[in-house]
Amino acid sequence: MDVRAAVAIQAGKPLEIATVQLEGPKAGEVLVEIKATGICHTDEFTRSGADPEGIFPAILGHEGAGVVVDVGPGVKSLKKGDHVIPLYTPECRECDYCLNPKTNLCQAIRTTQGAGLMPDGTSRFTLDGKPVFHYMGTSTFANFTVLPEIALAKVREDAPFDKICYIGCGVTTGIGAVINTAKAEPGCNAVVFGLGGIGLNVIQGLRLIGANKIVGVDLNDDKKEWGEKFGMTHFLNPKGMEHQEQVDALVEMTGGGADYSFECIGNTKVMRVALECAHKGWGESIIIGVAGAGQEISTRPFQLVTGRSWRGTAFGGARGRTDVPQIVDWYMDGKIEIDPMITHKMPLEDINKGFDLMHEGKSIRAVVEF
Ligand code: NAD
Ligand code: AHE
Ligand code: ZN
Repeated sequence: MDVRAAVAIQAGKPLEIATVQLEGPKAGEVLVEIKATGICHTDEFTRSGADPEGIFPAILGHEGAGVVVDVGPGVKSLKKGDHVIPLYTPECRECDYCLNPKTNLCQAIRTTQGAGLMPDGTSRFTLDGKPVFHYMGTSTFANFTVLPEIALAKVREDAPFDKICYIGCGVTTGIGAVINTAKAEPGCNAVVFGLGGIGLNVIQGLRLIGANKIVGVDLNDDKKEWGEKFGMTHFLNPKGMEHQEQVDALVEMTGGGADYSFECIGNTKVMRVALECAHKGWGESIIIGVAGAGQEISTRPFQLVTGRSWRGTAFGGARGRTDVPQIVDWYMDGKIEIDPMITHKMPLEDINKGFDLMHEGKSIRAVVEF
């Protein structure tokens, strides 16, 4: 079938709107009509060419919501008409990773997913007869896409697509980092670096669990008001501050160091500040931001010897088919907020404006509605 898609033809170039051909679902696959998709900084990371796994041409997008249109042979858990959220971290419930309670990183289809292909090693998308790669197994910048059954969470039908698409990445990543990865306790003191689409959700996760001090750090002063809307108690703009000045200021602001710090930018220098502002003896620093090809983190090993830990999280440690429907319920029950963070909506034709707004620091989440 013909589908409308924003295609990343080449690294560093704007996306091109094109009519692309999509093959129907094969065994174990599902055809989904995407109703809405958010634009996450990770899409920009790959579009820009910073992603070592980036392949082109590809249909990016991993923060979607939609409706099942057709299922391939053998699909049991989904049927036509079901409302779904695509999962870039699938949940097969059978692999060694899914069977280990310490991780959410299902590896059932990781190799082909990383290569931009469906599990049988081929792509369902073509443009002018040539294959176009899938992205993160989801490719939500198209009005129809094909996904493996294990990469779809079935969600309730009364939830609005233009809001719950954000649960496909940003909301779950931020809140999950607090609840699943840090397992942060009520009364803890935390520092959140980068108050964008992810960082604000870390902040609302910290508010949800009853954190004490929630310190936000961003170079953009406009983010102070944004952080405060979701529970931030203190703000630091580190512009012009040396590394140690930032660490000292944050240790002071948290009364001795953060019990938990979260890096939500993808900047390896900031990751070091985040680690070193964690409390001596027990502070944990969690990396969420994705850093470009070739970049590395560093610190004095003494920082770890003296009890700080460096950790990381993907998709907030969430097991998507199990946890995502529950997060949709939290939203529908008013336990978490999403609406104010969707700052811009646009048709697919204007998707590049969504990337511009992100660069200009004007959007929290821009959502494309089909
Ligand atoms: P965003 O662009 O919405 O937000 C980034 C924020 O960081 C902005 O407010 C910006 O002003 C601020 N910032 C930039 N440089 C800074 C600096 N040096 N010091 C302080 N603040 C600075 O991005 P996002 O969508 O929130 O994504 C954030 C990061 O998280 C990206 O690297 C993204 O790829 C990554 N991410 C990771 C996961 C995961 O599962 N680990 C999931 C989603 C996103
Ligand atoms: N491909 C990059 C890494 C990108 C990355 O870390 N992706 C996160 C999700 S970001 C969502 O916005 C993730 O889930 N990683 C785990 C995985 O298995 O991909 C690189 O550096 O090669
Ligand atoms: Zn994302």
